[in-house]
Amino acid sequence: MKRHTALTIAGSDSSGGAGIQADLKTMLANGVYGMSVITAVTAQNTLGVAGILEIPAAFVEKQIDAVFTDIFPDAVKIGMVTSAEVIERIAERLSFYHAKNIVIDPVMASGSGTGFADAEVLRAWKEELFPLATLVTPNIPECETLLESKIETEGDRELAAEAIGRQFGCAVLVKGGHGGSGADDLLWTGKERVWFPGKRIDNPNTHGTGCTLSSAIASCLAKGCSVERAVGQAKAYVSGAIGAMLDLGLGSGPMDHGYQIKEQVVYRLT
Ligand code: PXL
Repeated sequence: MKRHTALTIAGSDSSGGAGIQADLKTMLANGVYGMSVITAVTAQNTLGVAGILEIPAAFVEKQIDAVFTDIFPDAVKIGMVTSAEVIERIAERLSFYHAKNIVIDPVMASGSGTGFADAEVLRAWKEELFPLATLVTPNIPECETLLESKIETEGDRELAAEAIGRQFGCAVLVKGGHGGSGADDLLWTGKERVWFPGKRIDNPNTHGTGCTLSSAIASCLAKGCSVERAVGQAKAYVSGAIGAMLDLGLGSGPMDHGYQIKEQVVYRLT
């Protein structure tokens, strides 16, 4: 049977809740075969990032070549990339292979605040990778960095989504949920705005939500959904994963990526 496939190009999170690990779990849970190209290895847990080891650009390229020359991905999600050189290499390879359904989550800081993006990295995101995107999924602080302006009201968010979309010729999902902005997300499809009302769930364990959302969207695109439908389905998946109330670790813990398969999985010795 034909199985749809998706690739994540992102960093590894040793605590398993964000990055590559979240992406692969999400792809499995959303019915696609997941593959990974690792851009960096982080030593981190639910309390913070203790270290980052970048993978050299030439080896990121080798991983991309290995994937594309064998199992062509139906969608690609890009997350944490911490150097302009690696961003440029990824962009060159994805153009070369005519990769499709590219979802970019421009990770510029970890959930716990560690910054990953200097001016040169920001330039590379904007000039090299965004023009290839089907969809970019910035949160509000990332939109502010991208546009160099403050976003305070709903109107500001609408203008920001459209401005980014028109600048790069892609759809844009501006994610709420930061700084008391509410959990509503706004999609600019390239033609119109669609608000996705978010369910605020009273659970402090939200490590990796951005990674999970963008890879759930990529999974739905891989299966042939429109961007709008993919965002709706991905948001429902993330709400379910947060709402399952997993509680691990000393800080902001991961969500339950496997919440839908609980019935089939044996968690205890019987
Ligand atoms: O959620 C952003 C993110 C992405 N990728 C990796 C991360 C984090 C946040 O901690 O560690 C590898």
